[in-house]
Amino acid sequence: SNKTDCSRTGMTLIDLNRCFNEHLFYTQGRLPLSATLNDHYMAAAYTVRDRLLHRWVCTVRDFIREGVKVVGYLSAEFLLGPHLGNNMINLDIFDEVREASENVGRNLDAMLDHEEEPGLGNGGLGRLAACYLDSLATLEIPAIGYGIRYEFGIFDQEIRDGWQVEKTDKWLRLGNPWEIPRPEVTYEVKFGGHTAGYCDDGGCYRSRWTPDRVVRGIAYDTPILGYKVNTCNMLRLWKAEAVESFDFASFNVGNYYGAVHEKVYSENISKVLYPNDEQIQGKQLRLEQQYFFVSCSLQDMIRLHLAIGKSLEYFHEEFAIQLNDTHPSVAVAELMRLLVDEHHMDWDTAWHVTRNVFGYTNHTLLPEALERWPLRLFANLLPRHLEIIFEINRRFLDEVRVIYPDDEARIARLSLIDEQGERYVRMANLACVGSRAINGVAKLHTELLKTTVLKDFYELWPEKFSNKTNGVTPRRWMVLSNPGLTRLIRSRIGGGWIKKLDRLKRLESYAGDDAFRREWQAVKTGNKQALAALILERTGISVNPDSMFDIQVKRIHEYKRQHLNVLHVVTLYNRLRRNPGLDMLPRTVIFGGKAAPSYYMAKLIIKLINSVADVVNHDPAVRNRLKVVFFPDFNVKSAQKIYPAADLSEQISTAGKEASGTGNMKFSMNGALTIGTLDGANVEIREEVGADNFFLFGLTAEEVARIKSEGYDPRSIYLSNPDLREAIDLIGSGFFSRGDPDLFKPLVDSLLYQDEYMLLADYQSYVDCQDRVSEAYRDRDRWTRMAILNVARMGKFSSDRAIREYCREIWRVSPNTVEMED
Ligand code: 26M
Repeated sequence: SNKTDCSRTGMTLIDLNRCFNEHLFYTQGRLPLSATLNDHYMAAAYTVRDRLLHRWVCTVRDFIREGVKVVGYLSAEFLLGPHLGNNMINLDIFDEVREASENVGRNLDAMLDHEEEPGLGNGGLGRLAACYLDSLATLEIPAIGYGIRYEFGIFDQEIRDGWQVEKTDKWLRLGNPWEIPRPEVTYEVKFGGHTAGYCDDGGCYRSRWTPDRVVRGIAYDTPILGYKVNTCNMLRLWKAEAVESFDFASFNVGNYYGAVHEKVYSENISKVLYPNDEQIQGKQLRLEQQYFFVSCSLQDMIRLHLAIGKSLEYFHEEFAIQLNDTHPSVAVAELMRLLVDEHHMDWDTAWHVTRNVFGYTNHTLLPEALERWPLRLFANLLPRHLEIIFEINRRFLDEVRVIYPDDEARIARLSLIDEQGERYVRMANLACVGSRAINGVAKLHTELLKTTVLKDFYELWPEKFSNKTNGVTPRRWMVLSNPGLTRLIRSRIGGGWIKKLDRLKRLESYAGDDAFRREWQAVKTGNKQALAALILERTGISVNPDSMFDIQVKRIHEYKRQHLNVLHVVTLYNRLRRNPGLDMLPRTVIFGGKAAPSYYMAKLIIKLINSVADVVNHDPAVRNRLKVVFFPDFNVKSAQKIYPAADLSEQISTAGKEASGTGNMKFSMNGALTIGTLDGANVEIREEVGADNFFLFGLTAEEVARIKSEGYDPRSIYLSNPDLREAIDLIGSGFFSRGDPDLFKPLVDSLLYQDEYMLLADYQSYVDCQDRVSEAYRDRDRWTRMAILNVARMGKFSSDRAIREYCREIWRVSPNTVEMED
């Protein structure tokens, strides 16, 4: 029978109270008197999870019944953030659970703070995957997220003596109530060895792969519920384990250590997330991770497809598979291998299925971030895949030669193999050739893809290209993180905007309403006070909530130009030193973000921020007009407290370098105004909010390219701009480094003699723009009016809009309402 037990999954306060106490007793084994904070958190998590699972079984049942097309979102990263609060929002039981927890004498916020977040991503790309899972479920689209269950996610950042120190992220220490292990859902993944040709029964040439290692992937499922719907999709993450038969082989000959080594070696694959974004390192274990999760995921989709009784020639009609950047792009070769080698399909049919099932999203324009693998390494790890890639390439280049006869330079650029010097497999080329659709993540980014990194593919197949501007989920980034603002908006326009973000437009008419503006300011002040308390707790620095909160939080990278922000801070400081009585608008400049552990310059920028902060914050002459804070360990959890407290959002990357940015959207949605370049999605944010409500500065992408090609000389700018010179000289003099002029020399020299990201070219424009920001902030009513208009015009940047576009234009999937019987 399908009847479910309502007493276990009821939604009333009485049901929730009872369920909470039952979990405390039967799951945690505690009486109320001895329950710890963790016990209460676990009981609340299981209480919420019961309600997710109820919807999950209904969703799965309906999928099987209806045989609907499913999205498979392949991503090496899912930066989910804490589950409890988000699931309470999506179930619409936030207030009830708060009351249930208070009934057992536990403050809900303490429980929410207690949750360790799954930090299974580096930054933008991984967080985007998480927002997209939320929107897919909310839009009632059948979807499965596939990735890796890293035992250790992105490292925890500590600051010692101003430097970043990395600590292992032990997120599973206290257990994970949100995942369901599926020990019976496993697949074997082969590595290494060699291939040999043979003739099959029908006289066809085939290749047999004899690996030298086999690893098993085990599924761990996390339910992903949509907002106020019954659709509960799943995130299926793979953990690597040893295959016993391999152990026993060694064990039998008495090689106990060999057997244990095999086990440890296998389990290494899902052990740790690589903490570098944008710069790739070419480590074999990383390729093992990518192939491991791709193979498990494709085998899983094939099994699900066969389970509903369909033939594999129709695989692309039942699944749409999205490649989140090139990290899972070995899927193109792996699907061919599974279809041809394991399921005995002919090459042409398999290629038809493959080419029609995949979509590829590109997230970068930085040439150093384009993934390529040394051919040697690839051949040793995946010999059969290299054969398949050679065959795909041979057929592909034959087609190209027909269209562009004798254009050998173009053929070399399109080839899946880079043959200039050491040979490499080009993963972006593989993804382009193997996909039906290719997209960038913001208008400007897509245009630049078409004219630069993917130009040859665009000229070949213009119809494959489209833009899908990124979006973020308003459930986590407004409703959950900014309850004050949500309440205020609800009081005027109701709650329809949470699913239809365009409805925020209705706030525009309140921008001129005095009472509304005062309430708006009170919400912002409350959020700033809360952040000030957190800053004090985490850094010991006390900041003034009446000052302007000027915030830049994102991964630390030279192209994102945190050090341009520092140059502005030093410029303000120099003004105060020159003119101690200056009537300057008080600012608190807040930074946060992690540097890749091997990225020396990024780590030096963190040290610079902390060094400048030390001097400025302790200089009595500054008299609280300027404070500088480096907020340690920026992650999803702290982001939820930071965005709502911002007055000013710093989006200052060199034009043409930031693919989209998504933090820019989160800030604006929470009523911060943006100071930014015409880069990534900033362009579209400015288009939406209006030029008057956006602080624009800097060169355009075109100007950057032109100046670079004409020969850029940062030193001449330094010599001709006294304020800039004074700022750089102060850093170079050792003033911020206890008299040591060597500490920041690499940074100063890189600006003076290279300045790859053109900070000096944009410096004056940035400082002038910051002066306009300060002037605008002095008129608090005008500022608030602009902030309201920013929020009112953020509709476009909901991930719901982005996912609707993917569904219609790439995946060709439609909603499927899930019914719940009770
Ligand atoms: C690759 C190989 C080996 C190890 C790590 C990587 C790797 C991991 C993450 C490379 C890049 C990674 O992330 C890139 C990223 O986050 N890109 C950002 O994507 C966002 C979502 O589209 C955009 O908004 C940002 O502009 C873009 O920088």
